[in-house]
Amino acid sequence: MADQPVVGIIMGSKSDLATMEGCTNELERLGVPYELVIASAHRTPDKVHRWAESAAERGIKVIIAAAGKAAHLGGVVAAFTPLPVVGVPMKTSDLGGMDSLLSMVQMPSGVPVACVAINGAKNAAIYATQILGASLPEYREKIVQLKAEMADA
Ligand code: RP5
Repeated sequence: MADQPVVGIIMGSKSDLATMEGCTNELERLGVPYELVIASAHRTPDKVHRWAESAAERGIKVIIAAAGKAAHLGGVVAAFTPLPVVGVPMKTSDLGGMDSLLSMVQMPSGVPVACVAINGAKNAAIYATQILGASLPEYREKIVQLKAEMADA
């Protein structure tokens, strides 16, 4: 049960993996089990649909969606799940990630995607853990410890 993933990470491309290591490293440090999939809202939409629609049944509690450019992945995932979705806008070569950021943060009313900073992979992990911590004391304690470590540092 302890190893059952509770965070689902989805990213639009293999090219997002290096940045998203900031997220997976932090989840591992916090002791939060996660699953990771690469699936694109426009290249592999059926895969995204299947993954998002079944996430809650698999025991996932929070989803982290990373994408760049016209970064509609988080919004598409949010359309198929009742779970909270945290978006990570990827920095891009042409527009610096403002394209990704605005695509995520400007979700129309009714289908929210929470959004961290451009390339804010680590914060997405912390935020997802905080969402878990609202109902699960073991994760809330991880955040309390993290804050104490930051204060000491
Ligand atoms: C998005 O387009 C991905 O999330 C990635 O950030 C960006 C570029 O993808 P690649 O062309 O590198 O696969 O779908």
